[in-house]
Amino acid sequence: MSAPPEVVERAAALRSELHHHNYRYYVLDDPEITDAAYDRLFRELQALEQRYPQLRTPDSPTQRVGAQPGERFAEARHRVPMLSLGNARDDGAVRDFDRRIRKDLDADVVTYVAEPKLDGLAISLLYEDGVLVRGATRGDGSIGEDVTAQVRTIGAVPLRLRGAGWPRLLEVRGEVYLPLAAFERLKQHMLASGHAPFKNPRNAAAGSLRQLDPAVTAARPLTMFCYGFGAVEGGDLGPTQSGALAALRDWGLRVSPESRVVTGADGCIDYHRSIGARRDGLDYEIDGVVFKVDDLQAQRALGFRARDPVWAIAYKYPAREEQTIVRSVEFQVGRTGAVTPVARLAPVDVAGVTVANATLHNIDEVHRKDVRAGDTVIVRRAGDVIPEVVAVVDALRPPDTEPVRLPAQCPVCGADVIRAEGEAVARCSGGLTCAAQRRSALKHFVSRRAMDIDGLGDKLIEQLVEQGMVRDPADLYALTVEDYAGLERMAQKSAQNLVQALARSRRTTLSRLIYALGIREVGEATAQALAAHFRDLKPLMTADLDTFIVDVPGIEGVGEKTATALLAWLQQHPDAGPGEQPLADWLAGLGIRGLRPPAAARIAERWPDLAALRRAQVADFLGGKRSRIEGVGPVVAAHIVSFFAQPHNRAVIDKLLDPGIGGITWPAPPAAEGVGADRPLAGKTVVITGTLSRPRDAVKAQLERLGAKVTGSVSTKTHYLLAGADAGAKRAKAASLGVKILDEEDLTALTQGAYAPDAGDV
Ligand code: 9MJ
Repeated sequence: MSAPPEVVERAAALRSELHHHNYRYYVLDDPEITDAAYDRLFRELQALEQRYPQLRTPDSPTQRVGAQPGERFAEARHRVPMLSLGNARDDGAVRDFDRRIRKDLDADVVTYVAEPKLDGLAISLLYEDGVLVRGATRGDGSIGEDVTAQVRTIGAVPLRLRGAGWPRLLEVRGEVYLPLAAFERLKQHMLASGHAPFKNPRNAAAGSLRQLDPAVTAARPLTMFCYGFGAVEGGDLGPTQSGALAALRDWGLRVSPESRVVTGADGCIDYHRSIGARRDGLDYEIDGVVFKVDDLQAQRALGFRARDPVWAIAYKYPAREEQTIVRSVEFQVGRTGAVTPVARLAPVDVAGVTVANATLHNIDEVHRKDVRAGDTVIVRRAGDVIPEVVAVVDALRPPDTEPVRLPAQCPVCGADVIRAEGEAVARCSGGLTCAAQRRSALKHFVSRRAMDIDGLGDKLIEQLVEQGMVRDPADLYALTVEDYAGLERMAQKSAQNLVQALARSRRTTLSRLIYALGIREVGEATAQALAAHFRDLKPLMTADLDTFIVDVPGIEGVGEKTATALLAWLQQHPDAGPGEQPLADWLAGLGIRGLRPPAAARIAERWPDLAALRRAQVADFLGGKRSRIEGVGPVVAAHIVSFFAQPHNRAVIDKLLDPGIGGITWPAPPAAEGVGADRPLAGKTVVITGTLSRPRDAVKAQLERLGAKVTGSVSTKTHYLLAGADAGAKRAKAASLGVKILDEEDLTALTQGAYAPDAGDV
């Protein structure tokens, strides 16, 4: 289908608008429109291209992540070799360099372009007729790797040059890098997910770009500064390096805003000092500055040595990595209870700053690097981030070192240190009572959405904690007006108001109290769901993991594809059914790919009723862990259980509820749904199955009087199955879901108060 002329025109206009906004955002760092407005234009172009695929030009902004992952990188030969740089280590070497240049050029003074030397990955971009046709790594300088698909995903790399006047063929050289902030985020993400993080931003940039799957590269916020050029055909860049950089900038390439024209060795040395003073504040890693003769004709006259241009030199800064000795490995407890290993080091100067401590991130990292007390290690310091131990120098390990172990108890408060399944971070479970966490626990406790205690600001909390007046939230209630009035900047009247506010907060709601306890990952919504489900604090405190999570077995022999195909077929045939045929046979005969008779039999066993099968979800076939309470998955459940398992947390709760101390109360749940001796099944869902000694309706009415909700089919939401004689499929399902099964005798015992169905769980 050929596209109408107005559509062709609109697509071209959208492409050019999107190129422009890309340039404003990635290159100038000065966007003109919001992300949402950009997305609208982007989607409009995508829609047009989908309708008329012939409009999809290679330089379209929609085509950045188009390519499929390759098997390996192809070779890319540079038209003009990519060079490295000679180094100067001190001012003297810079003066020697300038003296040689002046002599060779027979000049009194020489001007240079000075710019930061980025520590990233050198890349060459090839533009033909203004369109990006290839991206390549440096490789050995002559032949690199073809990373076109990967480079195209970098927002700062224009797919088409802007403006006019560019040479017909142009090789642009520059450095691809990962901004430090993005590197930190990536590192934290990798650490949290149990991966070995990249050692430094340069490795991260190289590792991100050299990904065979360009989609992985696209997910990393790489960017690029361009600083030079290789082949230039069918046009030229003017007479100077500085002019060439300005031209690159005009054509939409990103050039360092720090680049300057300086005069003579003094100008170079001043520039080195001024950038050096700002090195820690830059959002990228640099290992020096570079000086290049500004006059391009002079560059050509000076030429090259083996690999380096004669006309340029790098003036390095001190390395950000140094070697030192680990005196000990200790564990620090942060404000959120995270227990973090820290290396205490023999102090060492790292690029002008004395480093005596370095983070080891988490215990997995300690083991991965196998850092031990006595080891010689390499420490790294970059920008404002905390110094870290990069690696151990194995050859220098003394005999008799011991591997580091995660302490079982919090070094601050002695509470158990707990590491939730699948989490890299270990935490002190002291919560409310751990001194390291006390301030933040108290601030959370009094906050508006928790206990809503007015007049207890951060400063006051700090004082109370520092003076040892408050160790846990319950202590707040034990203090008198006089106690509070004795604090700094606390008037008698304010102290009275505070004590009144505390008194008011005593009458609260169950969900606020649960939220106020500050259980990890229990926010307001989860606290509300827990309050609604448990209706009291005690059952929540005694709940075990199975109360929150059920392990649903999958259907053997049925994978995601088959389950999806079966459910889709059922949806498309709402009136179909087995008739007289057994359900299993009927299912096996539907012709669903991959659905064999044994699997069909298992499905029929799990869902003997076709209507229930129609309501099933793909996940039900695959099995796994399911929550019984909204928002409480396995991780949150583990946090809740371990919180209440800690005796000190229970002690604080006892104090909070003690009428003589905290005296906290909340309105009892409405009588109709209340949990009490006469309503032992309040809030519980019960299913009846099998043959009972009485009519089913009578049993149902009795269950409802006991507070239960009676439903028809067993699911993960079911609490109990009341099973009579000959109970079949429902009983099997209940058993498979871990639902508790009661018989009529249990029911009789219940009505007489002689049996508590939950007792076994507690
Ligand atoms: C870096 N890495 O920032 C050069 N570089 O020039 C700058 N590298 C270079 N210039 C010639 N700014 C060869 C390498």
